[in-house]
Amino acid sequence: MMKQSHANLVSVRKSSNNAQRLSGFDQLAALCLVIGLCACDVAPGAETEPPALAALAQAPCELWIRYYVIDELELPVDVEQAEQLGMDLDGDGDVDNNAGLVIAQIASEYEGARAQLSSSVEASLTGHKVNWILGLSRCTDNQTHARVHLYEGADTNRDGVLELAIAIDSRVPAVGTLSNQGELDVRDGEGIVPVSALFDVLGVADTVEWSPARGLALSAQLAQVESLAGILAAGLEPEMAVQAAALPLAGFFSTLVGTGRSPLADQLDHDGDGRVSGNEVRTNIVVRLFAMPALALMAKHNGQLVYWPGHGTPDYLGLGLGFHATPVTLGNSDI
Ligand SMILES: [Ca+2]
Ligand SMILES: [Ca+2]
Ligand SMILES: [Ca+2]
Repeated sequence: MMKQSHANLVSVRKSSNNAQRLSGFDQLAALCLVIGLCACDVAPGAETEPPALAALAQAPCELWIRYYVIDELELPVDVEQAEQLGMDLDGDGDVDNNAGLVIAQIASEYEGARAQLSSSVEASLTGHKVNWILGLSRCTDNQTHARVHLYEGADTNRDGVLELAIAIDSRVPAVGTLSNQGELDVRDGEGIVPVSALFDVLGVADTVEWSPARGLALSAQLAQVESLAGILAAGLEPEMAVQAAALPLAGFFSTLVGTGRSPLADQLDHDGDGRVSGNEVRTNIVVRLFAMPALALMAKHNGQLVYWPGHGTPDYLGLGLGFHATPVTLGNSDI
């Protein structure tokens, strides 16, 4: 059902093949460095100005919007899939999916974790713990211009119908094209990602921690029945991503402390009390290593920090995953 990325599958084959020979969380450090360094190797662009955000320009057509709720997610479960489900968000030719790689490693390294995480994510979507809303704007005529907003939904007035949690125009949409064959390709938007749910192997987190994202890009197919499926990729601010993932990861690794199954879990339990706390996750050196920025999305221009992918020093973590979404009618809200 998920559409595999095509043009965005680019040249990390070599890194990936090397990575496949590695296994285990201890080797993940080396692996992340390989891919991270690829991502850090930003080719100097010929342009001397940041690209004007297309979303801020007037649309070339009259737009109408339709909302979709994401009802399936496909998380990477191995290195190859982390590459397939990722995109190159800063234009340096390398797929940016370090966060997906960490998810893949957890899913593949610990017995049962893959199935547990899959059912946990499914339950969070079907149980409406995670209400992840896409707004697809397209032209009322035959032009191919398209925009995608990405929001969290909530039933704020408790009438059983979802509303957007914040105003639709408060984030920059990803902008691009929707072909007459239903191929959607949009880039360079802002969005939000339910990071805690993507790391909640045990499915026990009470609340969902959302992290803001930049560089939002979608490569997807709009089906005849108007479902939308494909790949969603975005850059996460590393500290916020760690903050959001810390508690679910602490819960998971707590179950492994002292079992002899995970040296990392024993290392995470820094104070030796037999359980892993959120703070022990946040301050762990291995976690800090994986949270190192590997993707350059923001840079100074005329003294101001602006969205300028491929310039400046690495500041974000790439995430890519597969998704399926179906149309949803949103209620009115007061925002
Ligand atoms: Ca890249
Ligand atoms: Ca409502
Ligand atoms: Ca502890």
